Amino acid sequence: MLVSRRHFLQAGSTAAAVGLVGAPYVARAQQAQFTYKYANNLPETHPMNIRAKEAAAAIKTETGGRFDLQIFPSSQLGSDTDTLSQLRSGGVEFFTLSGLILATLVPAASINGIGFAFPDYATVWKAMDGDLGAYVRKQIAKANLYAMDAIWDNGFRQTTTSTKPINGPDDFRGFKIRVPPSPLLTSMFKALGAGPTSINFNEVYSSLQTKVVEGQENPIALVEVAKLYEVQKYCSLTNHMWDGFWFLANRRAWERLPEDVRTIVAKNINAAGLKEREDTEKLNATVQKELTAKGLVFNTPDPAPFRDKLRQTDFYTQWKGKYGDEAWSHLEKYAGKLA
Ligand code: X2X
Repeated sequence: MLVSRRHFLQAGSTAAAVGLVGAPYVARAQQAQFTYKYANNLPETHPMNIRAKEAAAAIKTETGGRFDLQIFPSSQLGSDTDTLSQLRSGGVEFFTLSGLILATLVPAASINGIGFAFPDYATVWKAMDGDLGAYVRKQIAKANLYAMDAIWDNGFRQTTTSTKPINGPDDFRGFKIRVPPSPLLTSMFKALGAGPTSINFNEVYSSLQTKVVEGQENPIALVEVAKLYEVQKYCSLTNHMWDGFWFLANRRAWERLPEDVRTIVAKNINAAGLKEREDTEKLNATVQKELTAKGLVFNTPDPAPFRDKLRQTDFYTQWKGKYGDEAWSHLEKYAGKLA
């Protein structure tokens, strides 16, 4: 709005200078019919923002300039918690949010994050593009949000620390770890004996730097692009869960779009999501080398003792109860028997 007004005023004053105040310039200052904000919590350099930018350009072209997707990376419009509220009220039209956090509104959305459920990416995509993802999308719709078909990749979450490597569950005892504002993650790290603190991603770097917490857990692509290696020393490849981002729309804003525009937007966003998956999976598989060169010390603990520790608690049975039998059966269809 501001931008187009400024353009208009500039055009107007140029026109005034040459004595041509009026109509032709109004037509030239024409703006998109729909200008929608898309917020996310990741740096501009992450594949999410690179692929979203390409999608925005394609959408502009294919709609003949009618639809303008404005991207706000790095939590520029607020923390994840704030942005979820803005998405619900319509202040923001689009938001990519991890299911782990979306679960504060849609409890089923964190189910893919159940500890040690998925062995690899192939199983993840089968589940999330299959019955498990379809089930979660249905629950999201009930909360008056629209979720695009394709979930975007964050990756398998790993543990970084400033104090010591994590070799087994005992190293988590009393460990001060940052987790996203997510009931599932808090529960899981408590079950592992750690002391989790919920902090939004936009405050993670400073909380590590000031040692409010000793560590955090995220896919290593993010340890690289968010420069967490600057404030962490060890990276333990705990692979404790897979995490992805639902590309969410405010329902009223989505349904307000003419059908032809909606089709173009959905097609390009879903295609960008599939490319983002490829990029991010590759980055997670290759970035260890760069992080090692930057001084991060890696180790790969055996996952079995962590899983056993969770099994000794009521972690799996408690969450099975919370999600319900239907949801849990969709998860086990892909992940195998968990509880
Ligand atoms: O907050 C995080 O750790 C992040 C970036 O992985 C999520 O969005 C869940």
